[in-house]
Amino acid sequence: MLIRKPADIRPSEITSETNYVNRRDFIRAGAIAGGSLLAPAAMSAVVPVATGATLPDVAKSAFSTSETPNSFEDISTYNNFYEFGLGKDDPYRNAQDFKPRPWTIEVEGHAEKTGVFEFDDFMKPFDLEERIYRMRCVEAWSMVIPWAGISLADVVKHFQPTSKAQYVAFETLEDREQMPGQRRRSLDWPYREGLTIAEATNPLPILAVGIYGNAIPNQNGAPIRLVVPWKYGFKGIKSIVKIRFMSTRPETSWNMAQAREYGFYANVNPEVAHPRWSQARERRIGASVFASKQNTLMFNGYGEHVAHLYKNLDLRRNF
Ligand SMILES: Nc1nc2c(c(=O)[nH]1)N[C@H]1C(S)=C(S)[C@@H](COP(=O)(O)O)O[C@H]1N2
Ligand SMILES: [Mo]
Repeated sequence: MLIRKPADIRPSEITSETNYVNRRDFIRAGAIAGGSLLAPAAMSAVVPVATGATLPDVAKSAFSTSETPNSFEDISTYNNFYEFGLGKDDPYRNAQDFKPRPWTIEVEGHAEKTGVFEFDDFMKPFDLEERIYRMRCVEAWSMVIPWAGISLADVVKHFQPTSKAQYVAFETLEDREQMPGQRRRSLDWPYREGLTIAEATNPLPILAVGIYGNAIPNQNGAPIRLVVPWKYGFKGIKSIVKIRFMSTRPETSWNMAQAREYGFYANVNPEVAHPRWSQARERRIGASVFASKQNTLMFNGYGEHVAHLYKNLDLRRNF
């Protein structure tokens, strides 16, 4: 994974709130002119079509952190989404025309229910919740993000995995027309990720469809992406089109690219350094440039909910 020092961040990545509001109004105006912003009456019962449109009925969650969330600007302009480029503001700049509808999700493998589902049909059985989670990127920066999403455990149970299902694998859309980054082999496309079935049925992971109560921006993984708050950010695969129940451990993109540096588990662990940098501390995006880095917490601070999953595992070998 590429990493840029703060000195390499271009001034264009740091935008004043005033500029940002104007830019957002501009984007909204464009959406209306293009006819893609639906009137409230025409919205789907679950998730509205237009990026940025308000989500209905998002319940609060006891799993949310009380830490102050990052600004919408930070969350939506400082991204990793290599399908849209390698720079932190490339996803924001290059994903604006991406079409998160129509969208289908294919569920396959060792489960009683499988098939290809239209996005709205896929969402219908599940309740939307707000989950304000810390996110710790393996590059040693972090944010706090107020997601809206559905419980991955609920989704997994809904499709009734059989006893052969030991892992759940996910794939991002592969579309070189819409995703210019896929014309280069920066990763072996499509982006792939996976969890053990025990991880996937833990109450913390969600499939996120919103941020700050509005439909998730394209650059954050529209229309639906994984969030696993105790793992490094790269496990949080974006723009998911495939969910597969598997008996064997799936191949995962960063592990395939650099197995020595990025493991399958990728649990946040301040004691296990990346081969090229320490993981003991992290830079909170949006903090004052004078602020010192903060200590990284074991399992990103979610140990009480997940440490039991790894009690028989050597976390240095299974990093
Ligand atoms: N498909 C896909 N998913 C992805 C990535 C990517 O490049 N492609 N980057 C990952 C990494 S490294 C991180 S840190 C998070 C960033 O999520 P955010 O941009 O919403 O903060 O997305 C993850 N999911
Ligand atoms: Mo990351």
